[in-house]
Amino acid sequence: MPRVPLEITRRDLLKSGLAAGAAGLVGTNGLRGAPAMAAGPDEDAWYRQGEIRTTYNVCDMCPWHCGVVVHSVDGVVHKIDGNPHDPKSRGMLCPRGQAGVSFLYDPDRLRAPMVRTGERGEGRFQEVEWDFALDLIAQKLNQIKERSGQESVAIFGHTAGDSWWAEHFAQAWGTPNAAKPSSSLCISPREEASLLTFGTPVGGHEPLDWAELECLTLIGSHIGEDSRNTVMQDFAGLHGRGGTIIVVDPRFSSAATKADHWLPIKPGTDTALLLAWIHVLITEELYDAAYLDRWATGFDQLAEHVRDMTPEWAAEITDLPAEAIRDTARAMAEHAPRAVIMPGRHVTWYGNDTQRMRAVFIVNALLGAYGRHGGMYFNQAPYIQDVPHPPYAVAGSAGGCAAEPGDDDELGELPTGPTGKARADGARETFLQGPTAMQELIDPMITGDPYRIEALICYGVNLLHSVPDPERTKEALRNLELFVAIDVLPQEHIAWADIVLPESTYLERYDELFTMAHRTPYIHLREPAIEPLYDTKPGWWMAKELGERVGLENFFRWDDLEEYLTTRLRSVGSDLDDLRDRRGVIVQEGRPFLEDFEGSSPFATPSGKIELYAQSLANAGLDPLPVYEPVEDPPEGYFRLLYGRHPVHTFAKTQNTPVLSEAFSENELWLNDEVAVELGVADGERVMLENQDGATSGPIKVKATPRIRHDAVFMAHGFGSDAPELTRAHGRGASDTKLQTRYALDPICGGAGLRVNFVRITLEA
Ligand SMILES: Nc1nc2c(c(=O)[nH]1)N[C@H]1C(S)=C(S)[C@@H](COP(=O)(O)OP(=O)(O)OC[C@H]3O[C@@H](n4cnc5c(=O)[nH]c(N)nc54)[C@H](O)[C@@H]3O)O[C@H]1N2
Ligand SMILES: Nc1nc2c(c(=O)[nH]1)N[C@H]1C(S)=C(S)[C@@H](COP(=O)(O)OP(=O)(O)OC[C@H]3O[C@@H](n4cnc5c(=O)[nH]c(N)nc54)[C@H](O)[C@@H]3O)O[C@H]1N2
Ligand code: SF4
Ligand SMILES: [Mo]
Repeated sequence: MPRVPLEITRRDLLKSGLAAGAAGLVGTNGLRGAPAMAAGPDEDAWYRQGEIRTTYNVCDMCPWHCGVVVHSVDGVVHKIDGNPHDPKSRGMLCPRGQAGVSFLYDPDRLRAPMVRTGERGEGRFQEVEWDFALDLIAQKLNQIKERSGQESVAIFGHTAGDSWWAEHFAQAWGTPNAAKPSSSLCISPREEASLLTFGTPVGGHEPLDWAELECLTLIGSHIGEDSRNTVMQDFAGLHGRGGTIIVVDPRFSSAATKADHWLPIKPGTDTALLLAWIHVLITEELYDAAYLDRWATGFDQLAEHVRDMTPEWAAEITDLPAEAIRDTARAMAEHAPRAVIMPGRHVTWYGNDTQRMRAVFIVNALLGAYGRHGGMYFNQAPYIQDVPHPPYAVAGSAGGCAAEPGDDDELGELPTGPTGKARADGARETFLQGPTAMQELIDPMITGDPYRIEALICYGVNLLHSVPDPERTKEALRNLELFVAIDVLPQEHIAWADIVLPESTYLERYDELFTMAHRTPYIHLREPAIEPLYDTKPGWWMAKELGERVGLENFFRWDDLEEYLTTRLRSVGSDLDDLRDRRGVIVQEGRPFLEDFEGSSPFATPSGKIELYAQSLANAGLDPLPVYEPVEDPPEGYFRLLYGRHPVHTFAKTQNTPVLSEAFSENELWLNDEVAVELGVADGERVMLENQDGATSGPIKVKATPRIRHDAVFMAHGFGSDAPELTRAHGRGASDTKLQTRYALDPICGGAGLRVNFVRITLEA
């Protein structure tokens, strides 16, 4: 083959106007209409503009936290790839991960510290120096501490980096009122149910042994729309090798399109289905008797409990055929123990969610799946020591998606602060101790009951989009003495802050190490690819600077994060350079299966066994075995409001990201097509939504489809922003949160069930 200098040929062709002809030539080989293929190497490409700098990071575009490799040239980030050495990303990324570059260069970013000059909510600010902003916050915090005690300060945190605030700063300062939305608005029922049943929480990485799994059941987990990178890889793998897939969802979700069995359940009735499955597994003797004999307690009570909960009983409740219930239970048993109901992630649905999750775990136990190949493995947190510091003033209770086994979630007393006040998230004496319920800390800001929360530091939480009843939250914000918001974007709640601290994005900062509980426990590095843009700073720097101003200097006995990370890494025989040499990740060995425990029990429950019957629930006066509780039906003319993820967006944080906004700029209202005809609403028409309490949101475009039941509507969460400063996200679509004026409180874990709201459709004015 002659060596053709392709780029010159291409340029010459362009100059001579023959480029189209050249493309046509390529087209005769089957590439017609693909002129880009004929373009050849691009002389101006970023990777030819200078030395490529490679840094290691953890994607922060969603809480899945894939390990990434970031490529930059001359202080400009150009490309992000999955880190092939990271057990989580395995060298791949989802579209949101790729869009990190666009997130970094979003022109609407917060650029400098600001102090409020207008009324709360008006969004009028003056830019100030960092010292001024931090001195002001410190002065206010000290005043509040003196007058009302440390407990009067609440700290909310999410996004990676939240440990500096919702954990380290909060515990050093002495407030038990630290919370993450990823607990009581996401995983807390699952974690509490897992603790009660198996003695360990599920943790940040759901421990399915995907490689050997044969039968997967999804209960309202919509993989594909929930686009967590490795979960999609694993799901595709299972589907590709012909695994059995059962999807229970009132909507024909992306996962349902790949399923062998789709059960379009009546929303809110899953516990009845699960109890009927348990009935079938027990009465047809399809359970793993030897496994249960060795590892479980409470089987007889369970068998007695479900005796009358036949598929026929559940069919009435769930709107599913009894035969389908029987068939799916048998399908699971046929593959046991290589059959699992996926624990799921966002599981705060109807308020009785811990009991539903207990029923999920009981089915998994009957199948003998926990600790078995092809079932669920035991996660282990990696070994690494903390940087030494004085004892904390309070125990941690913020919890979150990244909860690690044995971390914060022990059962026991609610934590108290230095002045003796217990956590303010409600009168929860009868509850088991779960992580703090964020939504329950809003009322004490308004009512002063059990005591007034006077200040709020909000780090990386989208306060008016993540917590239900945003009007109540606004009232709470009006009542605060001090509201500090630490964010990267001018989200809706920023307009309500007294002081705004702009953070550098994950691509511009060092951060705490990521210590992931996993089959192969691992540690991952986050280091900056470029210097911080504008006058932004990393969250750790803010925590340290503020800590030093409020007398917590002993908790920050290091100069910078390089020193901090090196100190931590020494405990595993590593340091920063070594970690870079290892491509950003240290992988350790775990003990994933029962045989790795050499006969000792891996189940850290009081009995040392899987507790099918939960004695600790009975002791607290709660149902020791899962009970189905009916949920309220939608009133005449209303639909149950369901919501979920969209594959190219994360919550309410990426709608303004330029490339993601281009891909999908507004959400749609899934409405059953027959119902749409009855209502006289056309596909694509924009409508307004009004909920049972008169709250409205929209306009939103109707997607008339047979893929959803008649009694519910569905939308992707995170749209309908009212922040004019978000130039691409503002006013696009509808907000599920604004239509969630009520929630059902889970009496066991404090979770907020959000699917108890109803909407009616009105035509756009
Ligand atoms: N109505 C409704 N509510 C929900 C949900 C729902 O589906 N519907 N989902 C629930 C679930 S599952 C979860 S996990 C939570 C998620 O709750 P959130 O984490 O609050 O959701 P996001 O909208 O992603 O908000 C992240 C915030 O962090 C900011 N941010 C992004 N990067 C950085 C950074 O590097 N530093 C700082 N300081 N800030 C940053 C964003 O601008 C945004 O304000 O919401 C829960 N609440
Ligand atoms: N693209 C993208 N992916 C994400 C995220 C993101 O923001 N964007 N966020 C991540 C996070 S933190 C979380 S928690 C997960 C959340 O993702 P998932 O854990 O999958 O949870 P949901 O969003 O609750 O799932 C919604 C599904 O539940 C169905 N559903 C509604 N009501 C019922 C019911 O009563 N019964 C049953 N069986 N099904 C019902 C809905 O139709 C919908 O298909 O996604 C993660 N992945
Ligand atoms: S799943 Fe996607 S957005 Fe989430 S961490 Fe991984 S690459 Fe980033
Ligand atoms: Mo979540």
